[in-house]
Amino acid sequence: MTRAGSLRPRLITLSCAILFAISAGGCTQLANPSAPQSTVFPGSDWGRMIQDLYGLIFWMAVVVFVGVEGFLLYTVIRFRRRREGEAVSQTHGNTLLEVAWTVVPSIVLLMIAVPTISTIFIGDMPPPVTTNPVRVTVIGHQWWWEFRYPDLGVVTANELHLPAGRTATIEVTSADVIHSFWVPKMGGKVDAIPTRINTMWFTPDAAAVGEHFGQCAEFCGLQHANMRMRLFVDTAANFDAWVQQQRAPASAAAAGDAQQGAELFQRSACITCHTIKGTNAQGTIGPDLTHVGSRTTIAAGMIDNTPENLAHWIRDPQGVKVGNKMVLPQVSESDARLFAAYLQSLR
Ligand code: HEC
Ligand SMILES: [Cu+2]
Repeated sequence: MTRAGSLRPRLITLSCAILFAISAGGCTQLANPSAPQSTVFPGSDWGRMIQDLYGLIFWMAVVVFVGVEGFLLYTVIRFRRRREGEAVSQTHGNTLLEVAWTVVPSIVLLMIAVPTISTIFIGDMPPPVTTNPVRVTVIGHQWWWEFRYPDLGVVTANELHLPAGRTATIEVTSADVIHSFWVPKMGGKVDAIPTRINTMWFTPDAAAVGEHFGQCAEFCGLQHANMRMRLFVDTAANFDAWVQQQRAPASAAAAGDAQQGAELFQRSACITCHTIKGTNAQGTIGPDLTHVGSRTTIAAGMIDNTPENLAHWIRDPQGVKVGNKMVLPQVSESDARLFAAYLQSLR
């Protein structure tokens, strides 16, 4: 045997071990209830319906796997050639067997199809609890999310707030290309298609109060991977407080840097793309900045919302997020600091 010949099986074993370790590493996230994008610990009624279906199909698959593999192993062992040169009987055709392996899978498929189709229909119907839903319009943009609450007069970006225990009815659309709205803890993905409105609903659990991650789930261009979002499930009282704060026009800038930044903002290109309610800034190309200071992150969840990061973003948006649609003449370092001071004051 050559050296290369003895190396190959070891290489294969090693590759398999590495692959297994990587996949198992994924499981630690999957099995971790606090993993931010886990799909198997749902935090809403709709998420639970999908999870129940997944559980049912998983266990049925386990039964099929064990049955088929068990039968195969039994056959291989029971009918193996025991001695060199022993004649092994050959069989051609077995009507009973062939009917069985056609009928049994049909029954299995039927058992999967009935709950699957009924869950799809439930998802498509109006929500079961329609009292006082929170209506949200989700608009995908390359590469950020706009959230509008038509009944509440709130417009925000990248950070969605919903009250626990109240059904949210969500209308998903897009301003440009096809995106997909996905908050794994709340349920399945819904495509955001220009000129079309796709609907979904879910009721966040009381136990889901807190922060959850979501992201675009349909490849939409260069910065698709950085088209992220946060869902904050609030208690009823915190949600109402948040709504009151977001409805208000932008807080008047106090003295100092924030006020200078406000004046600078009104004279800059910023107002052609951004809205700040109660000011001349009425652009709609970029996120509404009326209360940008109250968000935890900027640039669709890419970086934390700190004065330093804001100033860095304003000076070099293309360096932070290559290809994004915020294109503007170079801003000086001192101006960027003033802009950041102003935007941070917009709470
Ligand atoms: C050509 C349009 C355009 C101009 C001009 C523009 N922006 Fe933007 N801005 C955008 C877009 C689009 C985004 C979203 C980028 C992304 O996340 O992909 C954005 C994002 C931002 C964000 C992050 C908001 C968030 O919630 O994620 C801030 C802050 C911001 N811009 C400030 C400014 C300031 C300050 C100016 C002026 C100096 C300015 N922008 C000029 C289009 C523009
Ligand atoms: Cu995308």
